[in-house]
Amino acid sequence: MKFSVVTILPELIEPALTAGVVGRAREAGTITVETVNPRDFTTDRHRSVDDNPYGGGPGMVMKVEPLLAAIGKAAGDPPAHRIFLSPAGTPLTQARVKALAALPHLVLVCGRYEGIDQRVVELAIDEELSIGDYVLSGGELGALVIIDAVSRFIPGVLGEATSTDDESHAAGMLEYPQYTRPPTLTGTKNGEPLELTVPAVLSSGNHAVIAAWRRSQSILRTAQRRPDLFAKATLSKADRKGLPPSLRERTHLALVHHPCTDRTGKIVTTSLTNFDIHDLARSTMTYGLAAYHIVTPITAHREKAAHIATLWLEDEANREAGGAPRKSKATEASRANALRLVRTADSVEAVLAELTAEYGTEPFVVGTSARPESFPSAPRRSPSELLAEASLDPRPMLLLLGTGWGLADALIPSVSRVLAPIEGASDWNHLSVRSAGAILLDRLFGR
Ligand code: 4HQ
Repeated sequence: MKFSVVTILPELIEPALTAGVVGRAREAGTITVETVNPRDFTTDRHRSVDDNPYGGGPGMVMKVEPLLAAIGKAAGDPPAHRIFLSPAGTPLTQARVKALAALPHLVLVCGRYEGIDQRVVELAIDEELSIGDYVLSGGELGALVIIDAVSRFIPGVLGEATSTDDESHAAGMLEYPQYTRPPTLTGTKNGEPLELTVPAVLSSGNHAVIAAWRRSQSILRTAQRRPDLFAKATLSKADRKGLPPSLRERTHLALVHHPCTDRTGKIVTTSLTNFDIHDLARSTMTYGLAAYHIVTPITAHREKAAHIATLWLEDEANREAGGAPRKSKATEASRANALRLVRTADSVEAVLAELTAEYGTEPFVVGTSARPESFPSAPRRSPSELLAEASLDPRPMLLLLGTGWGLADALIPSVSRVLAPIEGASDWNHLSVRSAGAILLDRLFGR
């Protein structure tokens, strides 16, 4: 593999590639690195490599002709793959690194100053890559990053036993923690004495158990630290066994009619509406949640909710059974399932008790509110933060939706997290509870 680095500062490139696995690979001839300096292609007396930007403004732009000549010399004919390092490029990923390693020759073009003329990009660059969302003083450190990461895929650069296998297995996951001697490490951090021991499993000598522990550490770390990677990861059956069951299947939605506030802040019991029963039940089904709880202290309203739910669910069940005659086996089963979906309770506490009995552990209670100041003692979470946190928590999750002007938060001490309010695009923020509920479910569980 050959790398050609186009740079006006070759002294930044050379010394950085003399040590470690890359240094050894260069000595062995497994990879070669050359630098091509635009200054060597200047024709003026001052050998200038910069020029003023059209349109004015601060700073300079790289002079076009020497840069083009240097890229042409570095790339050869037909030209090798030409990469420009830029914060405006496509973010570099390990998948792209691996694909680049299959090419025989890479040209890495490094800008200095404010950058390069856009027409040079259009004329002489095949791909723009960024190594991250921060600004460097030139592309050279980016070029070094690419050389290092790509070289590791070139046969003979890494020792045989190293990575590849392990890494393909762990693709898209963060690495598990490593330990070496001594078995116990003592010290102080921020004035606190600490005694840290190596996890016992690593000294068990049982390779299968160690591999399983490492895999579960990778998965837990990824879920906690990089929910973005975790969302893309494909987990095996064995992987899933080590994790709590899927969150949506143990998520319960509750529509709370008491304690709520009215427009004046007074605590009230709100009225049940047909729309709320139907629409949130359908959302609950659509997103595959465990159940939908209609919470009201008014007995007549609970009876009405149960009645409407029964009629609607019968209707749904018949529809699902393709209009088959009522009371068929399929209809009965489907109806029983659906009935478990819509439940009624006279208070939030009653729902807590019901779920505690059902799961053998108290639920993790999440409040929702359109007002930023509600539930002041409970930490706020975005949907993705809540998802990362709750997915690893084996408890059932209870999502509380308020009616009227919202939940009377002071009366619901069991709430341990609050979902940040849904912000519309205007200052007028009065979503119906059905719409807010559906949006939240989609942000949490939609795909
Ligand atoms: N620069 N990823 C500005 C970068 C950069 C990055 C390179 C600074 C280009 C003109 N390159 N020059 N981030 O910050 O690749």
